[in-house]
Amino acid sequence: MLLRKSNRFDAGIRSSDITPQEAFENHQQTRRRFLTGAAALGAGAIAATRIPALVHPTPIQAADDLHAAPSQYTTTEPQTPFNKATTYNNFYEFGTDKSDPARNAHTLKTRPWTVQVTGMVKKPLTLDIDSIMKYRPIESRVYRHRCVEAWSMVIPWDGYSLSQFISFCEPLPSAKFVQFLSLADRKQMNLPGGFDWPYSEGLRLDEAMNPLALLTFGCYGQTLPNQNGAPIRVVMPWKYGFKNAKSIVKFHFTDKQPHTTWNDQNSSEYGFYSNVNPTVDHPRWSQARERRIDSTNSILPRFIPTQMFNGYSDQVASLYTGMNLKKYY
Ligand SMILES: Nc1nc2c(c(=O)[nH]1)N[C@H]1C(S)=C(S)[C@@H](COP(=O)(O)O)O[C@H]1N2
Ligand SMILES: [Mo]
Repeated sequence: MLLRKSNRFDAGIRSSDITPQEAFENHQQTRRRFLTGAAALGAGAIAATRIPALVHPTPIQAADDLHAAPSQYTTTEPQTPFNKATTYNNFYEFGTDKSDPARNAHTLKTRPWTVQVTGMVKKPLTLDIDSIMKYRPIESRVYRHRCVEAWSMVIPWDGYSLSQFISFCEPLPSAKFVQFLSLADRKQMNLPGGFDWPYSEGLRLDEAMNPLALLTFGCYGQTLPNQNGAPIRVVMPWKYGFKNAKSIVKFHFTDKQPHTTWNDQNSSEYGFYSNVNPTVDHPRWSQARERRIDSTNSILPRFIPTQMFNGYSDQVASLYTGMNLKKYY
């Protein structure tokens, strides 16, 4: 493929060494080259708005405004208030209660933070989080977020399409899956027993390349709170929440379906695909409806019907044509 050598983050990695103008120009060049590459790959052009704030070379600290542009992939349903989305979490590395991550995740150190790209790629890479964040303009996307435990939220996430990052990683044609590995550091995390840390998740490569899959750095216009998976996570809105690996330190490309933490725990309850599907019940509860946690909540919980693929069928159903979704749950 053309221009591959320069289609790299490397220029931006030592971001403290370069001026804002140089960073900006690098970004523009990378962007142009990326778009050329994407067109050559037939991946389709992805419209994007340049966000000057993101090329500022100093690292963005927690709670800084991400200046994200709105996206077409946005639901107008009432949003979950910030204080609920950041205090009712699953992040088992910090404890298994919903309130544990907000209480304990302040010990997570999100800078410096490096991300490894390994396995079936043209060249293994070690990347700095700030250069990944600056690689593409950040969009705000308001997604439905459906936990396998039958509650759901509506959250404005900030990031760019995972497909753009994967193209950058240059997986070999033999790569069929991507695995996400989260940080597992006993100095910063509780890492409760009974789990085989690090947290592992994965997707078929064509799922990961779907434009809805979001590489996520923020929510509510700010960098991610630690309990929501800072500094980098994925969000796959048509799948159950546990597919959305938090605090990722490694993207591993492989030709074999990777093992995943919840499937290891209990394979009859948590499948590899885990697409939201109201017609396939969890062995211990129905998936036909969900408790929506949003700003309309008063004292009584609000239950709503769960939609196939969490309401994203138009975008993703074709990924599963001909597959028996009861078998591949
Ligand atoms: N590393 C890691 N990632 C994780 C989890 C976890 O325990 N560890 N929990 C998952 C589950 S079950 C859900 S529902 C979502 C919750 O994301 P949120 O807390 O931002 O809403 O994160 C997912 N990602
Ligand atoms: Mo979940």
